[in-house]
Amino acid sequence: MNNAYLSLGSNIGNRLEHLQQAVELLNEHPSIKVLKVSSVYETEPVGLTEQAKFLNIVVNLETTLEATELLSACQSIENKLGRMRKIRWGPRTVDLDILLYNEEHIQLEHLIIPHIRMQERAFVLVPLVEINSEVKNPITGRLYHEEPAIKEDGVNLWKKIVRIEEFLQ
Ligand code: PH2
Ligand code: MG
Ligand code: MG
Repeated sequence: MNNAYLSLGSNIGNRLEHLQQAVELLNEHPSIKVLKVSSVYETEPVGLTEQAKFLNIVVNLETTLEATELLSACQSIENKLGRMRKIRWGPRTVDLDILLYNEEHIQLEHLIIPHIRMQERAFVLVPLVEINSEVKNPITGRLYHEEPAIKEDGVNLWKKIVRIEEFLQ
């Protein structure tokens, strides 16, 4: 069994509903079981700043899928929920990014794990550390909760989630 962490973000329409639908679709996948869902954070857009605020979460799941198969599953959920890839770093109904897959270092043309910018992004680090404060960068061995970027502004608790069931209903 493989263990993975995903970052999910939405900044168009009913943002919470998009995140909920994405988590539901992940969990309905026959080879994926969602183990943990973080609280929902409202976050200032990073990169392209002239766009609406995001809601971001991190989920922890177990899966028998290989990392590349998990990427395809994420892309098919993005497509199902109507994401159109128009502008890089631009607005999206839902974006699913694989952050970590076991403790593996994967470098393919279309898939790099750990996610290359995760340690610089408070909107990833804050929800990640909320669900697992012990998680480490598998390459450097550094705890993500010790990354300086975790203290950056622009990440605010929006909806506290304690149990997955609360999130899925
Ligand atoms: N995703 C991006 C670019 N910028 N900013 C926030 N706050 N949240 C995101 O999920 C996000 C972003 C590219 O995928
Ligand atoms: Mg992304
Ligand atoms: Mg993405």
